[in-house]
Amino acid sequence: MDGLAQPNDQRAQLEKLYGEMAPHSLYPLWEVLANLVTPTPRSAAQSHLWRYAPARDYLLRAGDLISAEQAERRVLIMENPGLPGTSAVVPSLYAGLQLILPGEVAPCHRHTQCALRFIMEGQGAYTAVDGERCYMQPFDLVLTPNWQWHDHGNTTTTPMIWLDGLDIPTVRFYEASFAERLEQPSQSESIPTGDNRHRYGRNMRPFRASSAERRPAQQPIFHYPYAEWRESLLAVASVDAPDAHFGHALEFTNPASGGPIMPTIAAHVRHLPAGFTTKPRRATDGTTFVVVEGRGTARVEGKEYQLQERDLFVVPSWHSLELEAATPLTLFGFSDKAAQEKLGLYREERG
Ligand code: GTQ
Repeated sequence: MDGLAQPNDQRAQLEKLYGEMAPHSLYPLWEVLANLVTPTPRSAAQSHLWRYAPARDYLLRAGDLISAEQAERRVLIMENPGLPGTSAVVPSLYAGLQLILPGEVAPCHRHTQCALRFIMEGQGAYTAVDGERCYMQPFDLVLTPNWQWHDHGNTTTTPMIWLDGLDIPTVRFYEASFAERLEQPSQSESIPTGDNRHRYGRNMRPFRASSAERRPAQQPIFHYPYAEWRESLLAVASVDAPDAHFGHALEFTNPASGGPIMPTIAAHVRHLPAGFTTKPRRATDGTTFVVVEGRGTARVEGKEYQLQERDLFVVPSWHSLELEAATPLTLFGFSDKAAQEKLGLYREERG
């Protein structure tokens, strides 16, 4: 045959070829290349706001119907409306609101997914991580790194609700999920509360690491109290001029590496003075936010969200975000920036 088929013929012959190849699991790249290798990110995820009050009502109703023990984890998944059926808030990460009622225990298990908790309400229920209990206060950040035993318990008289952030979709992508249950519902308390912070949270470390190393060396700290991060953020805000794109921002770090809190998840807090509006900025990490304090507006690619205390919202990859603070506004956010930076993928653009 001489050269290529004529256009009409070509289409027909290509279709015939595709039809014959498909049963052999072979497909033409040229039909899909532009959708696979895009010039800029195209997130299927959508920006979305979850008001805290109605989410809380649904969660408390679930609390009347199913126990934490029966559910294993009583959580309402915050699924991105653009990612139906995936249990994902952004393609790589999962978010949910977990409730534990007075007297309840969420039984002990461990898994290869790593988790963060950001406390929404309640006083003093605990998460136990590899033998050490951490008593949680609103807006504390608590970690459950990969493969550490954890159970939650509420010995107080009020419900406790927190945001769960896990890398469930990332682990699913890599097909690397392992999980196991401890036989007894709660692990025994083998390490005194606060031990992780005493040993590793004061810019010190055990002098003889080998004998005193109770936690995995690469992940020594799991509690970042609100009282401390708030004091730091406000102190910085009283000294620096606000950054045009962030206001004042501090990232939580893992003291073992100086890097992000966990291998797949990074978390930060930011504070905007009353009346401050940020310039638009976009980044490749889709970020899930909690409004810790204050009121304001988030503008995401032309959509406006009015923010109130404890509301949650998500800004997908490469969606431009502008924040406007009506009052002093404090936000917590977590994303997959930790993983993207390791893979050399992370990019941002400041408008
Ligand atoms: O608390 O261990 O939201 O295993 C999802 C899976 C929480 C947990 C979630 C979990 C947990």
